[in-house]
Amino acid sequence: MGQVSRWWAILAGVFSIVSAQDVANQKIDQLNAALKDTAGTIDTTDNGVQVNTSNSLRAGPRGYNLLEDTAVRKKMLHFDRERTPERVVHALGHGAYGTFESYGDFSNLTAACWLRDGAVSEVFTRFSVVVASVGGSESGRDTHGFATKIYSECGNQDFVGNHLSSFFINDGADFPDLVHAVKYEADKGFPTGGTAHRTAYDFFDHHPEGAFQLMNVLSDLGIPRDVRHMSGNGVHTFRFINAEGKSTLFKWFWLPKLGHRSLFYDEVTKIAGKNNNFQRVDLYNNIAAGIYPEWEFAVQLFPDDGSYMWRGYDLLIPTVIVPFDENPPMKLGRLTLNRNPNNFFAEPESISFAPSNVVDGVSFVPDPLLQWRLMSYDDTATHRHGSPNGFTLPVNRPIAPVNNNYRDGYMQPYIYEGNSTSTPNSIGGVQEPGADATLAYTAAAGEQAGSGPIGRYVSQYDWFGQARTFWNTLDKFAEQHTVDAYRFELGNVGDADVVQRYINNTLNSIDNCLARRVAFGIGSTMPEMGSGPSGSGTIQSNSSMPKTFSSLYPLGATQEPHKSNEGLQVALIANDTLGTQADVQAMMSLLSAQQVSLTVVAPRIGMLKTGVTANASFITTSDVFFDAIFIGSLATTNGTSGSGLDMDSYNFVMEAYGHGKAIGALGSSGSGILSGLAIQSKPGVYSGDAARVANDVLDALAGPVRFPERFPTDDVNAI
Ligand code: HDE
Repeated sequence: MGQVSRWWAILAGVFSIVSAQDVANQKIDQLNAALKDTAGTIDTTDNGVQVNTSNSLRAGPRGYNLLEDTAVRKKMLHFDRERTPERVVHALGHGAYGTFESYGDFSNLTAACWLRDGAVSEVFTRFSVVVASVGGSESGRDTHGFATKIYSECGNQDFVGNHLSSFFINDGADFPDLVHAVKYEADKGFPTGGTAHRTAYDFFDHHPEGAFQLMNVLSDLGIPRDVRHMSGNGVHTFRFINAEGKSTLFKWFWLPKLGHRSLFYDEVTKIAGKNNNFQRVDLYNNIAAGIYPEWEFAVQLFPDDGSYMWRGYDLLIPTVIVPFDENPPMKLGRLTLNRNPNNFFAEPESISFAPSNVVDGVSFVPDPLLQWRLMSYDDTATHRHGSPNGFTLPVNRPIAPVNNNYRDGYMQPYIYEGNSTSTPNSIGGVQEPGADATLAYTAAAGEQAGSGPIGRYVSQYDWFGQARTFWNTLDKFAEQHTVDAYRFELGNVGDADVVQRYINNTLNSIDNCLARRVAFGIGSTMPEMGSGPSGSGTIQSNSSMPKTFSSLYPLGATQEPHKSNEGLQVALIANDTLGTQADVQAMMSLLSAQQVSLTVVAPRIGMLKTGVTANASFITTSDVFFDAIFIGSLATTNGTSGSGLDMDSYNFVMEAYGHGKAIGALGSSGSGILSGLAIQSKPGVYSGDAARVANDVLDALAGPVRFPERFPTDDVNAI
């Protein structure tokens, strides 16, 4: 390339980046125009008159309130209507703004403008949990929602997915039943914080298609540490269409740059009691600290030959996943969340997503779960906002022009001008688009709407096969956690028949050893091998089977080596004799280089006698919030023997140890303290020079998993 043309190429590149950035900024400008700063203003009524509404109008200092106090009446009336109905599912959620950048030009695949070369679009992502209501715990065991709205130049593109790759059912007609069965039991009103038991397991027994998804939820994948370490999955197959009308089928994923991290169930229950907003606090604080989480947008592609099958996988059945190692996903772009919302109600609460919000170049397939989703989301948004005009709210409004004749209704904010209210028209109103205007909502060339006689069909598949493969990829400890989760859930059903049916019909069809282990722990009858409905399909799990962690995405995710420690939190235990400024200094540069934050935890907050400042106390925090624990070195060698730890510090360290976390005891006193705790020389426990111990702990944090040798496991031969 000549010198001049190289310069042109560089300039063209610079200008295209600037204009792509301008597109993203359009949404920011639109949102900024809606911001309202009331700092320092004087309180007024809604009709703009200054009134003191802090003290109500009364007939004398000991007299009745006056009906004439319309100002306070209006204040109360507004307050009484301050909430919109919570979402019927995914009620508990939070989110943030960010950007989506295309990795290149994908016009060969799709006409979608957000996948053009250099395209940068503003986005909002809302994370949620399905079952818990507003006020529940975000860390509960559940399927987590991962919904993203891309405010692209050519319209809003919504990706409304979950953190797991499969689902519980295949037909939208079953969704109301599923939700009724998993939410609190209708007669009792509990449990409100998580999935119900008797009704849910009765439903699951009738829906074997959900066996794989349920096992995912009951494994450690069902309790992600936070949203930064969680993926998003589209579950269904979708359709890309390029400008020539060529259709390519795809399944989409958001893959977290940080890899996956899970909690353990004991931590989950404690976190729920101590900070039910652990996940939103983690996201909010990291974004506020400039540690922006990233995900790559990846797609599995399938040729559209009209069969909706790919190597034996049925692409119209959403509970069936296609393993990553058979169809490795192609990375198309990057999502970065970098801006916290200004107002929780106006943004994460008021945003409404819909899988039907697609742009030119993205479309659907005849998957009966997806097809019902195409109507349900707009319907529920209309109910929640009280009007179909909810799309005009700042967080929902596209940056692409919106012009139509859908008029009036509650809270119509626009004053439409002109006489025409119909399309087509010849009197100066909204005109019809040309025939080639959109490739959204189109099917494959030549596709028929119907493929057989009208009827109510049931999908057929080997529903237990995927669950069995998943079970066989779990290592000994992940397997034990999953068995314990089945025991916890089924052990709370309180109806022996429902429990036994689920064990016999589903678990025994997946794996006899799994079924027997679960049954053994909850006093149910242990089924015989091969007695499940899938007969000879049942197998005895074999501990010598190869553990193919990569075989089914996102299986083995809890075993995955972590890519980074960004945004993790560690605690240093200190008191008036334990923990020195030298400890803190030695660790700080290493921790901050990896963007790991340090909290000094002591019996009281503030300056300790050692000169170290404690930012948290055993009352204000808990070991379950930290990824690793350090014990400070003894500031004085006053002959302390044993662990030298008071009861609070001891509990803090030993509970974290029980949860498999790395423990580092600093300085020359470290090994003595650890031997007092009887955990010296155990894997994942370090002592000695502060910088070296900090390095060891950071390495352990980035390692494949916590230290599982510390957990008890079943003696399988005795079952
Ligand atoms: Fe949803 N789902 N869903 N869902 N879903 C809703 O829409 C529905 C399904 C998902 O942060 C609701 O605005 C039906 C699969 C997420 O605001 C509602 C069916 C997947 C969110 C609804 C499904 C999802 C929702 C409730 C079966 C993963 C939260 C409030 C046919 C691919 C979005 C709302 C947010 C929310 C209906 C199944 C993901 C009622 C009928 C499969 C992430 O419209």
